[in-house]
Amino acid sequence: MTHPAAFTADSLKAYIAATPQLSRHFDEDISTLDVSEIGDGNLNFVFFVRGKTAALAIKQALPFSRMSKGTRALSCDRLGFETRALQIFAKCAPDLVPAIFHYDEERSLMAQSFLSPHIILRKGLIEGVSYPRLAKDMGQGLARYLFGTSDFALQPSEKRPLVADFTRNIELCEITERLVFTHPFMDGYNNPDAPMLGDKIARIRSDARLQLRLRELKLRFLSRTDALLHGDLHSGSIMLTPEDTKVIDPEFATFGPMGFDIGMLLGNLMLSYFAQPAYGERAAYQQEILTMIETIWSEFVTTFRDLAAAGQGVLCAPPSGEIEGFDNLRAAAIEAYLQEVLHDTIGYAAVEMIRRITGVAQIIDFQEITDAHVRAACEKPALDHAIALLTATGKPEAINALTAVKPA
Ligand code: SR1
Ligand code: MG
Repeated sequence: MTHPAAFTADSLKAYIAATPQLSRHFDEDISTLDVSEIGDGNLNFVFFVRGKTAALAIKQALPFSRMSKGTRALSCDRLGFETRALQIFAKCAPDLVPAIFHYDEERSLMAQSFLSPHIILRKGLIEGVSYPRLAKDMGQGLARYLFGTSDFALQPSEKRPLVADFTRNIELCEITERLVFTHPFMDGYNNPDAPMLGDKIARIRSDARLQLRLRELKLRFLSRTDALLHGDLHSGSIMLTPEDTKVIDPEFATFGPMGFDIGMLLGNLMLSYFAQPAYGERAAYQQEILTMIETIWSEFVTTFRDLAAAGQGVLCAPPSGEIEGFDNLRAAAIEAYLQEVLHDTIGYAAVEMIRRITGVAQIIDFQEITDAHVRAACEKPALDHAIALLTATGKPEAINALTAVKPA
């Protein structure tokens, strides 16, 4: 099998000139476009292509992960999964994702709208930027694409081919199985040394209840096919301004439990909450983050209920004739499902909080704290909170089980 060649600025310009779906965006001579590689993710290369009046983001997936600098092989198929996931999400929630203009499987390249003046949510949170639309956009957007790709909305003949397709995203799911659910919870591997967190990490790796809950959550990730997940919905996978929110990078897309995506997002917001004291006097901003988390959940639930009331899939479609009491029972069944999603959401949020501190896939929220004592003082309460969530007996009744923390 031949591998796609890595683009350079010049070869990318030649490619754009030869590809009408791309060249039509620009008025000028293509050779005069400004091209720079701006990717900062773990896996792919991203080119910013700028003309006088238009710009594109062009992503290339090479047969290895970017962070491994060529040493870890990774199939280029991930860009196809990402492209198809974005196209499906666009049908369910058109404003939530960037426009896709072109996908070339052979060259392993995909072109999408360049989001400007958007920045990565994780960076905005570190800077303490307020995002008044984020919670509504994400709560509603999550409900729309999770509901829209589930059996609540689709007929089996529509959903099964999608499940079959995304079940083949094996390599990226394997990364999640390893780097989210396994290595950070075990001694060894390449987990970073964190002497100041030693007692908490030892507890995480030896607590029977926590280890069992972790396995339950992993099992649900492996075995459920409720909805098409983004699969890596952390705060680096959202680009936004105070007025607009876009979800990017669903290369980890697969079918799974809805709470996985919601929990990963909320877990990253909780991590940002715990990192805030390192960046200044942020008590009010911490409260803003907690309110954001609660609003994402409430918007998700409200939108989900509205969609369920009009849905034509399982549990939603009305019976052929009037059945007394059926509507109330159906509404109660939807509420029971949402409680299950809440339980999962809080569990996956806690797993994400732990793995970002104890595993190899660390986040800049903590990495950019240069004083090791200050960093540990932020990470410790985050670990304590996540441990408490994973060892709690009984099921959470409301989202405030996740947000019940005191600002430092
Ligand atoms: C090898 S990839 C490491 C992490 O980065 C991605 O964004 C995922 O979160 C993955 O776990
Ligand atoms: Mg990514």
